[in-house]
Amino acid sequence: MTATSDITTPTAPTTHQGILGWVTEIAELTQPDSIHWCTGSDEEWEQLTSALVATGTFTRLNPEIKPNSFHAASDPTDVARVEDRTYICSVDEKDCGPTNNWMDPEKMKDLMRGLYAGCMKGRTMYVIPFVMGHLDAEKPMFGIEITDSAYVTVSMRVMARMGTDVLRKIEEIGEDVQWVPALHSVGKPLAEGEADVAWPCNDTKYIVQFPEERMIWSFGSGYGGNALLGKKCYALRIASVMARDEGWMAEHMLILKLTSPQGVTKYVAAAFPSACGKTNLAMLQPTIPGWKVEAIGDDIAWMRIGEDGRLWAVNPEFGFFGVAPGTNEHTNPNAMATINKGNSVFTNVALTPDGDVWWEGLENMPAAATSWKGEPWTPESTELSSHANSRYCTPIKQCDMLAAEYDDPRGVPIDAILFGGRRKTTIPLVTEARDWTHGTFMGATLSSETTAAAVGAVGVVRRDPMAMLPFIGYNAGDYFGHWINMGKDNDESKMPKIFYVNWFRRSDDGDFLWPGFGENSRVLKWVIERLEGTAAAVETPIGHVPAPGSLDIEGLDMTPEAIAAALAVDPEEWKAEIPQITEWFEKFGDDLPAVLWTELDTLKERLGA
Ligand code: GTP
Ligand code: SPV
Ligand code: MN
Repeated sequence: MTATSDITTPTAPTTHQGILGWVTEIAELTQPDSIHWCTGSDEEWEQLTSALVATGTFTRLNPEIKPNSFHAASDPTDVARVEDRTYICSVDEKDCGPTNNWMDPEKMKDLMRGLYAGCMKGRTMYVIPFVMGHLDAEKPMFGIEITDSAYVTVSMRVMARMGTDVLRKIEEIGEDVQWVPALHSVGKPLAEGEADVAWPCNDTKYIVQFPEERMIWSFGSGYGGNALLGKKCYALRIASVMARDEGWMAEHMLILKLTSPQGVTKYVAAAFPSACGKTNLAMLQPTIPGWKVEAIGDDIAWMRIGEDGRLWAVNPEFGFFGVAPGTNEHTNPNAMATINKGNSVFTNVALTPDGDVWWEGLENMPAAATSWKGEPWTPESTELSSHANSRYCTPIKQCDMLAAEYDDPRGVPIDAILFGGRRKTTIPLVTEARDWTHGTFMGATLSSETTAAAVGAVGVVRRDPMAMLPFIGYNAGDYFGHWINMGKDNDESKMPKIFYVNWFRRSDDGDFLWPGFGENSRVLKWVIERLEGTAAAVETPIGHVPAPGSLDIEGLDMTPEAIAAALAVDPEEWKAEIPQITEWFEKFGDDLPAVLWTELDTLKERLGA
């Protein structure tokens, strides 16, 4: 093997000493066979995807159906985020708070250096210069991901702006520019002559954030949120810490633009936990006449106070990494149109005999297919064809209903924030908060059933504050304080109004009470009319809900009883929430902002609990 000093400096396409130094240090530690500095070019994509086909990681899809697109199947143990292996290694344990795993940063580094030592033997090390958000943002948010996975490299090219332009911009700004070092390895070195497997990974996994150093170390997994480090690790965990320090917000939110039949435009951000409907709402096809939705983002929003005192949001990502099952022409025609243009990677879905992909919920069920596990599958099979957390990875620019504002580095001024979760009971279809602090209380107590997006039990109700439980890079008590302060330190009248929605309430028979998807436009309409002061609401102990007749239900195939059940506020159900919320708040001790206890007292009083 070439000496590491030879394989970095002479061939490296940069003079940036900070980056060169780090790449050299990591190459010496991990011992790759070669180093590839990513340009982001089409030729590079061709070369990497062809190599992935050759090694069996990718299957090229039928170009007449999905041009330039690929199927990948992961190791069956590497299918989702691993929350119990995810750490916030703050210097002081208290700073990670009661909701994160912690280890002393130096101890963690020692441990992981042991894992990283020689871990890229037999592999290529890819160096990916990337930027989250716009390259021409006032302060571009740079990162360098080092990975030994070509799958990760091509996925990063879809999900983030990356390549030579980014590296040039970093060099132009100079050595002082801030960039986040993000190290990733699948953790499977190859011995001399050893054949690779289609999906290398390691049973030992660590997804580690060092918040003070703004640094990420990930080991053992190739799955999206564990391995595409610009996404959850940087744009949420590390960015949430930057945002706290600098007075802005990094949130697990979609961003959409809504235009009424009168041509009035509003911008809505919405925080729903993983696999709880952000992508679907961001690309909504309204069922009510004359209304139009355009997408801006489907997963992450960075929000700053603008010169006008309003809260402006950008989507830092460049692609969609969406849940495949359930996506179809009815639930999300815009996602279907986007992925059908090609240039996409599909992971852990089924492969059909004509070289297309299929998943549960998609139209045109094939008579036979190969399941995500590589086994023969038919409609009679007892196992699912696709993993419940199978995903499509597709360029955002292919989305025809992407709002033009996506390309504006200033972003869009947010008019309303929605919180939402997956709850069978209790939470009504829509509730409006009384004010910012009450809205923060709604977010801080948000609860949802767990989904397949993270390894572990599915369907268990847990508190998932602001849909950020797995993504807050510091003490969640301080995070609530930061939310409160964003309202207090700024002109609250200019801040977005906050709402709480639940598309997932069920009848006693277990059926969804609300049809959801395109019909959610009715709820958006009510939200907009509340902002404009034209829709009526009734005050309840938990906030304002639609007054009878104020929700547009024209043409909706639902009985008045079903609508009433979806909107109902049942004091008994809410009283049962009180001890759970109390227990949740007690976790944070003195770190919980006192006003949240006051909000809970107010709720109890209003409920007569
Ligand atoms: P992440 O990418 O994991 O952060 O998730 P997301 O919030 O973008 O989730 P997504 O929109 O992909 O939602 C996935 C699941 O929610 C699928 O099973 C959808 O069918 C379901 N879903 C989305 N919207 C609705 C809705 O309005 N009603 C119902 N019943 N299900 C919905
Ligand atoms: C989520 O789990 O919230 C996702 C998918 O958006 S991943 O990027 O893999 O975390
Ligand atoms: Mn997400």
